[in-house]
Parts: sequence; C-alpha cells; structure tokens
Amino acid sequence: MNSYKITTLNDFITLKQKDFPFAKGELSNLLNHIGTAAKIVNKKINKAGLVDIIGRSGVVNIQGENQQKLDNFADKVFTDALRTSGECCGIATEENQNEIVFTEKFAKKGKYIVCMDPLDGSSNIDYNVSVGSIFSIYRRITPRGEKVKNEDFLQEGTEQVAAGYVIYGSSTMLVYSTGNGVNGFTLDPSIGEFCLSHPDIKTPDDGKIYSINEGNYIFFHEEIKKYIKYCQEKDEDSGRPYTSRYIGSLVSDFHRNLLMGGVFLYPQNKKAPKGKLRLVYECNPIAFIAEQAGGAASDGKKRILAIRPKSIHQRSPFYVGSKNMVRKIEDFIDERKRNN
Ligand code: AHM
Ligand code: MG
Repeated sequence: MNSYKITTLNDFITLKQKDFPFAKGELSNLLNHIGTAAKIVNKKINKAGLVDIIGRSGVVNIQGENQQKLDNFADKVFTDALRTSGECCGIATEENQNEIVFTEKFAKKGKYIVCMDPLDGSSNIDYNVSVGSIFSIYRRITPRGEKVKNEDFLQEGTEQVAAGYVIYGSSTMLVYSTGNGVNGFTLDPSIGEFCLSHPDIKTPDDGKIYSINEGNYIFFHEEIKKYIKYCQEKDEDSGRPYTSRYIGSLVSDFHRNLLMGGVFLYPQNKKAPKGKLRLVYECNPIAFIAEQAGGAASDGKKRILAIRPKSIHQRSPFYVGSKNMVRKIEDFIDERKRNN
C-alpha cells in the first residue's frame, strides 16, 4: 500500500521545537499564527478580480507609494494575528510610519517583535503576477511586561531568531528558517494546510541567472553597468552569458534564484541614491534565508545582516543569492579589485 505521510507546517514546527530543550513553545505558536494569517491573505489574493479588492486604496503610504487595497488587507490580517498570538509585543510594517506597540496585557508579555512587509510586490497584484509576504522575528530587548521601544525594532539582522516569506504564486508556499537550515511548505488547498515539500533547501554556490531592473540602466553607476555587461559576455567556462529574469516582485525573484542559483540586484542609483528596498523588513529576512541556504547577501560592501539599522524604513542597496555571484558583484563595486 502507498504511504501518504505528510508533514504539515504545524507538525514540523512542533517537531523542531524538540531540538531546543528549554523551548516553551512561544516561537512555535508565533510561527503558527503567521501561517494561519498567510492562509487568510492567500484566500483573498486568489479571489482578486472577483471581489472588489484590486486597485489602489487612495492612500499614499509613508514611503510615498500608492497603497493597494490588498496591502491594507494583508497588513491588518498579519497585525491582528500577531496581536492575538500573545507571543508578540509589537510589530513594524511597511505600511505604518511607526512601530505598532501592542498594549493589551497579554501581548505586552510577549517575548518577540516582528518586522514585516505584509504584501511585497503589490503593484503587480492587479495583473495576476506573484506577490509575497516577508517576516522577521526578533527577541525583544526591553523587559517583558513593559511597552516595547523603537530600539527593539532596530536590531542587526544577525539577531533574527526566525525569518521567512510566503509566495503567492502558481502555488502558495511558506519558506522559513529558525537559524537551522531552510524549509519550504506548499499549501495544499484541498486540506488547507502548508505541507513540507522542500526540506532543507540549499542554494547553488553559482548560478546562471541575474535579476535586475535594467530599465534603470541609465541611472546605474558605472560598476553596475560593467557587471551587467559581464553577465552578458560569452564565457563558456563560467556559463556566460547568463539569463536575465526579473519579475519585479522580490519574493518571487529571490525564490526562483534560491532554488535555481542566481543573483538578485537592487543597487543604489541616481534615481534612488540609497537603493529601494528596506533593510529591516525586506533585506534582512531575505538575507537570513539566503545565508541559511548557503548563499550570501550584501549591500555591495558589507554583509546585510551586520548592518545596524538607524530607522525602520531605512533603505539599502541589496545583492542576494548564490555566494560566488554576490562576491563577484562586491569585486565590481570595490574599485581596487575592478581596476586590477
Ligand atoms: P513594494 O514593497 O512597495 O511592493 O516594493 C518592493 C518591490 C520588490 O518586490 C521588487 O523587487 C521591487 O520593488 C521592484 O522595484 P522596481 O519596480 O523599481 O524594479
Ligand atoms: Mg516590499
């Protein structure tokens, strides 16, 4: 008889908790709440086009970007799920200028804070292109029972206790790490559960895909223009020319490169002098996953996870993916190495 053994996200989280002898189940409970919120967001996204949920909400967020109705929806679903989990004492998201401090008695005792982009790539949503949710979990610094402060949200990426993303694509997947490798779960809509489908994900050290918005070419600095040329040159030993793939949705671009090998670039440029992506809730969680899968993430000079954020919405140049490809970009950016 065939075996139909499946491991659901909840089973897996519970199993993994046993690896930490003193764990009290708080992080597991928090992760389960994120999984449930992701299913609610997924359901809504699947109905986009059928119900009045696509298009702009009419609000311009703190970043000066047009908020989509689904941005608001996802923001609310994740915030409510984290607030009621009892494990989370505050949350910072792309849609809110300041961190949201949970003041309910049970939430104030929560051990963790969460930073997230509830719906990344949302400008694609009206056109049925994959989008994602990104999350990052830290232990609070302020004592339990007190209100969390801004500094709790400004920890270096190395302090993350867990991070992950959900990709709402041709199938919906949740990929996460607690610092002990990366595992991916695919949502089985027939039973409404995330099931382990990609255990212990490892990314190739080298790849053949580069992902960058080449429409910004004229705004790029010289070193990035040179790197793009390098990707396009013929060199059989290293498999060049590489393939260019760019969806314009970080989670989707990263996810493909994670599995296939490749590099994603969002450099600073003359239009976006500090880059576009946000360090705290976009770069850090994705960098954590990349490193845990054997890849790398850099701002061009420094390891992303070692940068101390100064503000919640701080932007950073971002280069992430296969280790050797990220190192190559750093060499192009390092003038001394480039000129040798
Ligand atoms: P968002 O958080 O407002 O959706 O913006 C982030 C998105 C990323 O998903 C994607 O990598 C990038 O912006 C695309 O930017 P561009 O359109 O400039 O290439
Ligand atoms: Mg985003």
